[in-house]
Amino acid sequence: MPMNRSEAMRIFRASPIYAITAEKLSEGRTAVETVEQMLAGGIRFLQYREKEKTGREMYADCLAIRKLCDQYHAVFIVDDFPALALAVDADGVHVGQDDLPAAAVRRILGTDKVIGLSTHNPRQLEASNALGDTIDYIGCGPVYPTRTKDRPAPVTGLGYIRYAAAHATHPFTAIGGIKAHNLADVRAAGATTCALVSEITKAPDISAKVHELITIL
Ligand code: 3NM
Repeated sequence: MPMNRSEAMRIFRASPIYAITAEKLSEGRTAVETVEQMLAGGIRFLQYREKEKTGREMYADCLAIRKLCDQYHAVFIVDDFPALALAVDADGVHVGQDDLPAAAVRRILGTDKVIGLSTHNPRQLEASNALGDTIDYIGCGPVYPTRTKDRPAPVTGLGYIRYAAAHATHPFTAIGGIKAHNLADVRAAGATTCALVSEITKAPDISAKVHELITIL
């Protein structure tokens, strides 16, 4: 069962860590296995991001992840594919600057799903503010260099997180190169939610890593 949009965003605001899958950076574990361990470690807001899989593979993964998220009352966001999100009853979709425009995604999803939008600079943040309740949260980054994403935008540094804390009208998550060792700095710059990929997916013990990250915050 999906949860409603306001409940999903309540959980976003209560989540210090937003976990994102990357099967190819998961040391041989499947995306579904990593999600299981993320949830066991305490993650309650997560994103399925597997751009290189086939539609059929993503659909099977997402059906399994929907069930797992139900068990933990966790929010399940699908990266980039609104049709997939609807087909598996995900709680929302995350889009980037080159994906379908947020307003188009909102038309597809209707009013009761979460939409997240990546932003990489103040101009994009101001444009996201103008979207009002078309979207629910924004991503801000890459704060630090990252090798997880193909063709990442220029590194923003913590300055962009301070800018977001002062100017964003939506809740935001910091993203990009965030690790246990710099998490406290990102938090101090004003990010109450931080999104991490490889620091979590590559960890030998994912649930222990999640626990460590949550404890830092
Ligand atoms: N989006 P890691 S950076 C998926 O800047 C993603 O919007 C980014 O991976 C953005 O935690 C990024 O392994 C990859 O650095 C983050």
